[in-house]
Amino acid sequence: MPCIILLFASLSFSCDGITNNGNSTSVSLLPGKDTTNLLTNRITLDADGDGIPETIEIIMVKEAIGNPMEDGESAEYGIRTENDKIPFLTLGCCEGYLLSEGDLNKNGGAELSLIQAPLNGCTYTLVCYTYDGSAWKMLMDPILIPTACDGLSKKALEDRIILEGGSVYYYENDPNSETGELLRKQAVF
Ligand SMILES: [Ca+2]
Ligand SMILES: [Ca+2]
Repeated sequence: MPCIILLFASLSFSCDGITNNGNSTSVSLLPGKDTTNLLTNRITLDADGDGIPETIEIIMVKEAIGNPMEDGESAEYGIRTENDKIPFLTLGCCEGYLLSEGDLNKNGGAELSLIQAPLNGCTYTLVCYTYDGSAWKMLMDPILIPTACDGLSKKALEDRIILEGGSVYYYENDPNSETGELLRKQAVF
């Protein structure tokens, strides 16, 4: 049974990167000493490029009701930015982890990557957002990150999208590789 199903069953358990201590639930992509609770992940970046960094965090906007894998409803999350001019971004069901990517598209503001947990299973989704002056927009197609429920290091997540020599590259899992080889591709936007 995928670990994430147990997450919603209100049981006490420990399953690789996902734990539930009975009172609060935390999901971690970052096992061992590097463990970070996704719910408390908070970063600072200058999203609108005005020179003043914003604090950005994921918050829960609605608690789960019952078991979402049966007839319950999943929790809902969103990205809140300290700067009131930047609108709230609704995320849907699942927690995530935030990363600052720096200014990838040279619009003056730093881009924001969200690595979001799935409702079921262990394949996370990385979405890179850019703030265009009125709303968060996806900078490129989402990148699927299979984890086999083992968690990922912070460094591995930071290295998925890189700025090198003025160009942006990203790494996707090779669908033909059984050992998790990554394919390097140049991003165009
Ligand atoms: Ca700012
Ligand atoms: Ca930018």
